[in-house]
Order: sequence, then C-alpha cells, then structure tokens
Amino acid sequence: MPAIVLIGAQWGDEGKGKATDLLGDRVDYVVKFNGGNNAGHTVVVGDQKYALHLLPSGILSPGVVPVIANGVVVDIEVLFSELEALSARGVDVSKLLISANAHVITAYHRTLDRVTERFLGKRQIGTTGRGIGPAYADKINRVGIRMQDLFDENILRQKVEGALDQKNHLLLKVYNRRAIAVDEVVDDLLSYVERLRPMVADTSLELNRALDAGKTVLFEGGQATMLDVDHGTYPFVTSSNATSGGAATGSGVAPNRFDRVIAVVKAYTTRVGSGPFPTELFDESGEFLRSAGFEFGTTTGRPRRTGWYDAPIARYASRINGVTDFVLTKLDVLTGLERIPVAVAYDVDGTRFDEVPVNQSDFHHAKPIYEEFPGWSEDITGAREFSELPQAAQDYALALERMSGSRISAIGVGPGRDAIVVRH
Ligand code: 2SA
Ligand code: GDP
Ligand code: MG
Repeated sequence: MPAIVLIGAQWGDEGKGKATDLLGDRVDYVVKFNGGNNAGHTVVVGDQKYALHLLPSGILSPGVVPVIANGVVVDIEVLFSELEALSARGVDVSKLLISANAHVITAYHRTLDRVTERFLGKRQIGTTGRGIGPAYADKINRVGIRMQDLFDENILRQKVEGALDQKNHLLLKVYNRRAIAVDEVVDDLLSYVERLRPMVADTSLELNRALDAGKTVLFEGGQATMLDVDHGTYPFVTSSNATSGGAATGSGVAPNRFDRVIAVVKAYTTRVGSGPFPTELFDESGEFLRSAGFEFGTTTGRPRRTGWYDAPIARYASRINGVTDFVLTKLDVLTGLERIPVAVAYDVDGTRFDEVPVNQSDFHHAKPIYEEFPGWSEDITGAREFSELPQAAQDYALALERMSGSRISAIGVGPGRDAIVVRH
C-alpha cells in the first residue's frame, strides 16, 4: 500500500495523530497537506505525551521523512519552536522537508484572525486564532507569501508590500488598529532564511519519485470532513480542504496514485468552535463524554462540545472521501453507559432525512432520530483482539460498521500507542 490518505470523518480530534503514529513504522514519508498550527494531534508513547500542531505526527517515528506540503500554511516562528521542543526531547527532526510553494502565516494574519472574530460578534466561527483563514484568503487572493519568496529579498519586499496594501487600510480605517510596517515583516521573515534553506524543497517531485521507487507515503489530514471548506458545515469550517481530495491538490501527487483512504472516526462525536451539531448533548451524558474522553482542545484548551455518534455523518465522510477503512477510536470512553444512542437519520421540520442534508438551514434544524444500543461495563482497555471485547461492545462496533458505509479495520481502546484492536 504505497500511498495512503488518513483523514478525520467528523469535526476533528478523532485521534488522527495516534492512527498516523501507529502506521509510522510501516511508512517512509508522512505528509501534512492542509491546515497549519490550528491542528492539535496528541500522541502518547509510553509515559511520554506529545502535542503536535504544525508538524506531521509521523515526525515521531524514526526513519520517517516528515513533509510539510504545498497545501499547508506555515507559521515559521511556530515551526522552529515546535522543532526545538521536539529536539530537546530527543526526537530526530533533521529530515523535515517543506514545500517551496507552501504559504507563510505572518503576524498580520494572526492579528486579522483575532480582530475579524471579534468583529463578527455572535456570528463568530470560533477559530483557533492562529491566522489560518487570513493566510488562505491571501493565497486565494494571490497576495500570499510563499516559502520560495523568502530567498529573494527584493521579491519578498514587493510581495509583503502588496499583501499589506489593502490590509493596512482595513486595519486603520475599519478595525481602528495601527498599520503594519513592511520592514518589520520583511526583517522578521528574513531572520529565518538560513535555517529554512536546507528544508525547503520541491516536495511534489520528491514524493512522486519516492512513490516511483516503491516507497510508502502517508498523507495526514488536519481537521476533518465536516470542517472542510467545500464539504463541511460552511461557514463554520476551516479554510482548507481537509477531505481526501485535498491530499492531491495539497501535495502535488495525483489522485490515481492513492491506494487507500483511512478515515478516523470517534465512537461518539465532538466539535470545537461554532456551527451546527445535531447530536450535541447539553446534559450529564455530554459532561460524561467530555470528562471520560478528556475532550479539551489540544491547541487552545477549549472544552469540546460532545454528542452521540452520527451515522449519516460517517456515511457522508465515507462517500466524500472514498473511505476504504475506518479506524474507530475511543470505544473505551463509552464503557459504563447503560444505553448508547446512535443517530441513524434526522427529522427536519417533520421530514425524514436519511443522509446529511445539502441545505445548511436544514442541517441547522436537523433533530437526530436515534436507535439505542446496550452498553457494557467491563474495562476494555486491555483488549487486543475483537473477540476479547464484551459482546455489547462488539455489537455496537458492528452496528456502526453496517451504518457507516465502510469496514472498520481497527478500534482504539485507550490513548496509548498499543491500545488498539486490529481487525483487517
Ligand atoms: P481555524 O482556526 O480557522 O482553522 O478555525 C476554523 C474552525 O475549524 C475548527 N478547528 C478545529 N476543530 C477541531 N480541532 C482542531 N484542532 C485543535 C485540537 C483545536 C483546539 O486538536 O483540539 O485546540 O481548539 C481544529 N482546528 C480548527 C475551529 O474550532 C473552527 O470551528
Ligand atoms: P487528532 O486531532 O485527530 O489527532 O486528535 P487529538 O489528538 O486532538 O484528540 C484525540 C485524543 O484522544 C488524544 O488525547 C488522544 O491521546 C486520545 N485518543 C486517541 N485514541 C484513543 C482511544 O482509542 N481511546 C482513548 N481513551 N483516547 C484516545
Ligand atoms: Mg486535534
């Protein structure tokens, strides 16, 4: 299986970091193709816990070449602080490659992210405040700064001038903020150039050559299907393509080279930030999922919204991404519940919807239609074979598989690296 895409099926934090790390020993390259340091991936290795943001989770596997591809937006200050923190813990970060076409997040993107959110008031998206949206907006507006621009001071200055032209007008006239000086931005970016030089490469060429040579490449998605700018709950989404298609455009590897698409899906649902969430719970069950699953943002520490498993969303993810395998995570978190509801369809103002409605207002009004499954009380964290799970846990997983459109190939039963039941 030389090219594998791994993405999130719901609203993120499904456990993609752990799933990537698990595959780490069998892959040669791990590629981040979308997003930036808005991502938060937690990987637990023995008694060590790593929280990765901008860097691909595969960086923890010795021998793997980690790649930040063209679809990513890179905050260079964050890049070096993450690299230094990992180095200090003994992780080899020397093989990292960054696409010359990746866009850069600068201080003005972070500022704009925060002021825009404040300006939106009740309509705010609940972004991570990392400058992601404004950096992608510049990319689409063709006033972005790319990694390769940093190596030519004249070009860099021209590009920063172009980028700041309209922004300074906006900051001064609309947001009542101070203007940003071109020199300040240019000097800051230039200060990283020598350290960046050995890392910046034509990563599309590198990855295609690696695949030609029979190497295995894992494409690791940030955020998730329902946060995808095209297929998610727009406008309550991130600004990149977090679905499997993003792996092609975001890396320069053609779609027909991908062999498998693995979607990570939690045994219940969570979301951070604003936007519709049909199975959201506001009672003690929601609190139970939050505390048992430790559902707090890896990047911002925000408490995550929690709810039951939503089968139409899993089917949607299966369809949009061409999922070949699901990794079902956090089944252990449900231990102790007497009954476990699962949304099988929605009621939208009296009409039944078996699939995620295309109309955003309908999705906002969607009330879940639940089917209930019996729970289990046995500790399942030690299970390593499917047959070692209690019958009710097996039945729950098999029911989700039937409803979700693709086979479940592995089941997470705890945060640790080895806490997994592999089925296929
Ligand atoms: P942004 O900052 O522009 O990407 O925010 C837009 C929306 O995307 C959501 N988003 C996320 N949702 C889940 N997890 C994410 N990563 C962190 C984590 C989040 C954290 O792993 O926990 O620590 O808070 C992530 N990144 C972006 C965001 O909530 C907005 O709804
Ligand atoms: P990601 O953004 O998809 O990589 O996910 P996060 O790392 O933000 O959040 C997932 C959290 O669940 C992390 O704290 C993981 O350590 C944890 N986790 C992953 N798989 C399992 C599992 O099967 N069981 C439990 N209890 N925790 C898990
Ligand atoms: Mg996360």
